[in-house]
Order: sequence, then C-alpha cells, then structure tokens
Amino acid sequence: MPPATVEIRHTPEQAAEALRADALTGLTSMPKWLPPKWFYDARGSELFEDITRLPEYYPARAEREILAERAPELATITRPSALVELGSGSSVKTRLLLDAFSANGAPDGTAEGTPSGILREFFPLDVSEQALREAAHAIAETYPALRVHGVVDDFTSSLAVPDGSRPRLVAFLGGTIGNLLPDERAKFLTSLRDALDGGEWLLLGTDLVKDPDTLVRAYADSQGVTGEFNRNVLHVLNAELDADFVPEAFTHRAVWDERQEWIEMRLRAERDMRVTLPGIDLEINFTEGEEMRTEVSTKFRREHVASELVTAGFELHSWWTDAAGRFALSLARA
Ligand code: AVJ
Repeated sequence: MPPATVEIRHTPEQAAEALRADALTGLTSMPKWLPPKWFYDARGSELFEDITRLPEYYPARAEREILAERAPELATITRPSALVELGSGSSVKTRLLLDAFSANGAPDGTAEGTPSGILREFFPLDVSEQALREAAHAIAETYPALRVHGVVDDFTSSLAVPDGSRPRLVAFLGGTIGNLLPDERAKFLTSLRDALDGGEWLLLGTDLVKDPDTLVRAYADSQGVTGEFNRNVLHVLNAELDADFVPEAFTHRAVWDERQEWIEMRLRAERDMRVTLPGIDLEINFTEGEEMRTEVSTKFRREHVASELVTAGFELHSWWTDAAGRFALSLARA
C-alpha cells in the first residue's frame, strides 16, 4: 500500500470563509457565542489530546474501556469493509477498532489469505488538516495492508460519507455529537442516515448524564488545560481575522445547565474591553463579567439517544457502557 492519501474537501479558503461567517454571527449576537469547531487548529488539537490525559476528564478513558471490551463483538456483528471516522483527531482510540476489524481471518474463514482480515479501508475525517495528516500517516504505518484515505472536511456544514467499499461502519466517537445543538444534531443524524445504505452501521459515542460535580470537574480541570483549550479560540480569531483579543483577559468557565443537560463552556471578560477584528471589519465591546459561550457538551440518557437514532431512521442494535456507567457506545443499523 502507498502511504496514506489526504483529500481536502474543505479548503483553507472555505474554512476561512466559514470562520468569518461564524464569527460575525456569534460575536454580534446577544449573548455572544462561537461554535466549538474553531478550537481545533494544530495547537487546539494538541490541547485536546492533553485534556484526554487529565485525571478529571473521564470520557476518554470510559470510552476506551468500552472499545477495548466490545471491539471483537462489534467486528463480528458488523464485519465492515470500510471504517469511516468522523472527527478522528489523533485516531488513537481507533486502533482498538482497527485491531479487531483487521484481525487475521474473518470468523467464517472467508478472508483466508487476506493478511489484513476483513477491513480494507479506513477514512479518517477531520477539520484539522495537521491532526488528520499525522493520524493518517501513523495509522498507515501500523496497518500496511489497509488503504488509508484522510478527508479534511467539516461535517457540521455538509456531510458526505466517503464512498468506500460496503458495508461501511461510521464511527463518531468521543461524545462529539454532544457539541451539536439539538436541531443541528437532528439534521446531522438524518443526513448521515440518508448517506448510508440500508444495513450499514453507525457507532456513536455519547457521554451520559451524571452528578454535576463530576461533570463540571471534567470541564474545569485543576491544571487549567481546558482553560487554555477554551482560550485557544481567541488565538485562532487573532491569527485568522487579525483580531486583537487579549486571551489572558478572559477566564475559563464550565457551567452545568440542568434543564438542557449540557455543560456550557464560556469565556468571561475580566475587564471592559474593545476588540477589533479587521478580517470581518468588526469592532465589539465586552463589559467586565460578560460571558461568551464557546461550547455546549450535551450529556445523554439512553432513551434520549435511542429516540434520536430512531427518528433519524436508524435501528438501535446495541447499547454498551463502561462498568461505571459514565459513557455509552450505541451501535445503530441504517
Ligand atoms: C471531544 C468534543 C467531545 O465535549 O467533551 C473537552 C471537547 N471540551 N473538554 C467534549 C472538550 C472541553 C469534547 N469533545
């Protein structure tokens, strides 16, 4: 196999245009807000990797526990020819899937002589080109018989599932679906279902509702890494829009919204400020104490996930949690 190939569906120019539109909408709203996808430039993607290693950030470990335990079963049920991973980031957890899916020989022996087993292709898809390139090449090196084709894309604006060999399994891990607002989530799941053939699969990671202390601690760690990650969006706006945010003048906040059942990340202005954004020809003011929303991270209950999947046209096949019941993986059939 040649090394990984990378396809750019979302060009830097398109990304820049989308950022300008989002910044203009969000920063002129009351209250101000920004979509979370803009955290993930190269530095933001690295900071997120640091978050996954924090003692307070249980979702990464809980999901890993489920993957490690259920991957063989998942392989037997789904027998995918292609694995598509949305928001793949570093693809570290994905290795648990790749190991199970490319284990020598299929259960019925049909893959005999195919050293890579039943899985032929892996399509990581992410908005962060640098994270994607590194992940795709690292995976291609470990799994030489696998065709690795990375796709730089923004699945929140339009979703085109890579056209791999069938059946495909689409993995959307980490609880990232919780970053979408309810109407965005419904649209996303429906367009994903429409992009799949009947009988193809979705593996969906969702963080679960639990005591607010544990949740808030996971998003307000004692080392301040999540705060750096949160403020990174201001560095991104400074770099991309030539803005003059002073990131250190904003403090990180993580708030549990009990009614919506989501964690809200905010940046709080610690003094009155005027910020200019030449890239979108905008000047805005912050008053001391003003809070800008930068992310929602929705937490789910089983019935909630099941009904959203069914509404989108999926059938819930399996529901797996870690032993402590903190996080869930849903396997759904299109
Ligand atoms: C990777 C998007 C699921 O919402 O938990 C981690 C991102 N934000 N800490 C999440 C995140 C703050 C994370 N997702």
